[in-house]
Amino acid sequence: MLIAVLTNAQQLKKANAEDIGLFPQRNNHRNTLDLSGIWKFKVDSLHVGEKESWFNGLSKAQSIAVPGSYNEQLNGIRDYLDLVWYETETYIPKEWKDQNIFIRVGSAVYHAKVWVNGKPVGYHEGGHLPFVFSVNDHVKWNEKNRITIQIENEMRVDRVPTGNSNGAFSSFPSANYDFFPYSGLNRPVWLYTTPKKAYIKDITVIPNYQGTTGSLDVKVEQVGNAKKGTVIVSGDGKEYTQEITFKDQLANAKISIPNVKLWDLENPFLYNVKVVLKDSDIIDSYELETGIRTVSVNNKSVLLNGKPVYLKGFGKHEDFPVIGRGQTNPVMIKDFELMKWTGANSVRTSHYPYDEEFYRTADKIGFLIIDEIPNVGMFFDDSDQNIETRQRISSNMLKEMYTRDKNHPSVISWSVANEPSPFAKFGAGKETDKPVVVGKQKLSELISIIKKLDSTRPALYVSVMGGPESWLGISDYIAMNRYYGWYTNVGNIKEGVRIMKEELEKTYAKYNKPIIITEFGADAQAGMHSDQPEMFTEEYQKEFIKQYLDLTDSKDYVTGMHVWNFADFKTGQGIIRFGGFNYKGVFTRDRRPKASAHFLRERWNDKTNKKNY
Ligand code: BDP
Repeated sequence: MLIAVLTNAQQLKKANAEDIGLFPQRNNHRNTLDLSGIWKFKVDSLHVGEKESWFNGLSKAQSIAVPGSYNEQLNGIRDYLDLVWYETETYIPKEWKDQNIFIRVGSAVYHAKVWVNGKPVGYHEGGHLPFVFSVNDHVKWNEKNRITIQIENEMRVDRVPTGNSNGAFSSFPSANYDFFPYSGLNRPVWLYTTPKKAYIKDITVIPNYQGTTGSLDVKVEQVGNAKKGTVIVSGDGKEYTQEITFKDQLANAKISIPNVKLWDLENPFLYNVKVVLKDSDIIDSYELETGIRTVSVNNKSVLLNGKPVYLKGFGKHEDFPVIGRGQTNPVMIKDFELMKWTGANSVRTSHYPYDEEFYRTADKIGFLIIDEIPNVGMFFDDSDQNIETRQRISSNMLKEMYTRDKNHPSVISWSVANEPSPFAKFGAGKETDKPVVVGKQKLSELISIIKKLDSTRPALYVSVMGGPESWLGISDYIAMNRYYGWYTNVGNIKEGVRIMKEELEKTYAKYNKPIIITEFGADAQAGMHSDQPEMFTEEYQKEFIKQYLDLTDSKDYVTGMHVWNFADFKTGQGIIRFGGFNYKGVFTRDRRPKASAHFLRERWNDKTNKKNY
């Protein structure tokens, strides 16, 4: 029996970051099947599922919705983070017989194993990013196919993000971060096909422009041996076509576009890029939309198309009652509507990459994204082995995030970590302390990994209040989360802002790089008021935000202000998290504005304010 189990585990292939570049698409050469719906679900707290071959069919299972976190759908498992099993059944259309068939899981938090018809397929580590496996060898025709996914979300210290670290957050569940560890199949699961003979595996589009002429460098990777292809760019009423020839399964096109329409906030113009693979006939094709724009940084600002852009916006979460972190398009659209309503132009996907529809929507409406991997609450004062394991996982997450999101014009920067600290319990330490030295080296390594993958976007890490000053310079522009007047200088906004001012001036004098405050804010219980601002009231939250903005409006090197948070969100239980919620939202969890949301709307739409460029 044991031997059978081991063999089974060994046959599970590791997911490959390179396989997730192209989102499933339906056209003349490809097909898709969205498996969203009601699945079977079973808790495996005794870890007997594999031994008992649950992949051959879940008995006595419950029903659960996919996508959606499981924690709040079923009774009694809110805090359960151990093994669970999901199963669904589907016929595969007979027209797919001569195609390659893949399974794509949008996000499984945290560790997932996949079986098809009882056969081991593969495993993936880490939530919030997709993974793909070929299932050609496993599908059955003319009968139902069983898809089984085992998920486990143990809070472990050698994971990203870390749990059970005995770190700065003492919460239940024991996560070293301030958001609820919602688990399960949070995004849709797809089956999709590509042609057997040869298919387009990935497309990387690098936009640029010189004067009024735009360019798109299109790199195409195929699986198979098609000799030739065509790249067709359209969108402005014209078509620009270039033939390509493959060498070692790679081909490049450089498309030049006269009178280019740039992608920017006012006019987020998208070009359609179509790649066709062919020999005598067309074998495969794939279309994506992208924009032509550049992102750069000078010593004072982030520049979009060479012009300074002031980043007004929020850090947020994928978080909603019952659904948890499950994909929910109506809420996603509503959130963009509300962010625009406040006058915001940008958002950080704190603290993990969001669902892919989020980026497509941002591309269309003209919204800027700082895209972040789930490397939150990292520290460097435990064993070398844990540090190395987390670094390996983070590096892979960077590759996955880049591969998934690289063609979105809305993505203007990569964030490699949120609030890493030398010590699990926070603190700056001395320059020579090992955790300070190692931390800087590891973060720099992550920044160089993403910059090697992508030289067209700035990269940064998001710094914690009270962290080492010597780390700040490794980012292309400096990102600071600061809560003076909340976690320190409690109740005293004025003193908090004075300290903020000192730190800003000192940091800019030292590094001469633009600074974004990626988090600042205060908890406010909606409906709680005071005549003089007092902590936890709407007045205090508004005043806190106002005084920070008043300060930074006078600093021309502050390139952005992101309020923490867009909306109240669920987190672990703890003595500073009343009812298990973080109330720093300027909207409530059900998206009603607090006083600060109205204040931001006035402030960020005020055309007389010189920061609103
Ligand atoms: C920062 C974290 C964020 C927290 C926030 C807070 O980056 O995840 O939710 O502070 O305490 O430490 O509200």
